[in-house]
Amino acid sequence: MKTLLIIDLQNDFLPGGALGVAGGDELVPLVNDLLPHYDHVVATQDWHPADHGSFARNNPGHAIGDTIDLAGLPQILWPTHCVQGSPGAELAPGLDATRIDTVFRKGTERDIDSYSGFHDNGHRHSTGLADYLRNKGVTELHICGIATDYCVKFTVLDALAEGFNTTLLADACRGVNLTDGDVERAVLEMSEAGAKIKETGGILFAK
Ligand code: VGL
Ligand code: ZN
Repeated sequence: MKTLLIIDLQNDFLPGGALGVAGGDELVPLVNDLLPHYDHVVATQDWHPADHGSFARNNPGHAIGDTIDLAGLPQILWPTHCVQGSPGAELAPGLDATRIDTVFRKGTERDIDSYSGFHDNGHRHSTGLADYLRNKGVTELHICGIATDYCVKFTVLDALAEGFNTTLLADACRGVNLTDGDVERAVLEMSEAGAKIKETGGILFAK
């Protein structure tokens, strides 16, 4: 069972969005081309309440990019993004959503963020994704989406910790790069943790 896991391919993470990531829009046609190559496709959606603690707006005296303590965990402050039910939270238009079997939502609790599709940042609650994948008999997990240096990275690390055979589809990801080199460092960290790093050409053009 080969599964594609698409991370946070949502309007607010596309160029022009609230937390726009350069080149995020380029992933839509690429991911559409990948879809038929998998038995099973799962997506995640960043899905915050309007009063979420990761939004700079909800932390008076702090600015975007500051790191605060949010209920005991360090938290980078972001622009308001992916508010539940808002257009920015919708999956990218043009993504062939008919091929997505299930969507897991994360970041729904006000006082804790969730970069990973599996657990919140404190590993306090699971989203149910790991059990879902195990029940489906998933053996091989390929991960793509946004952002390489945040949600993709933490999802890949959790997938490995959950024991999945995990591949990062490197050219099917885009990163925030708050600091120059963040994306490269994230890829290295995933690789050192045991993820295979592949390019999509090997999947699209496999014989
Ligand atoms: C993400 C920052 C805040 C992501 C989500 O999808 O990588 N990054 N929320
Ligand atoms: Zn978020």
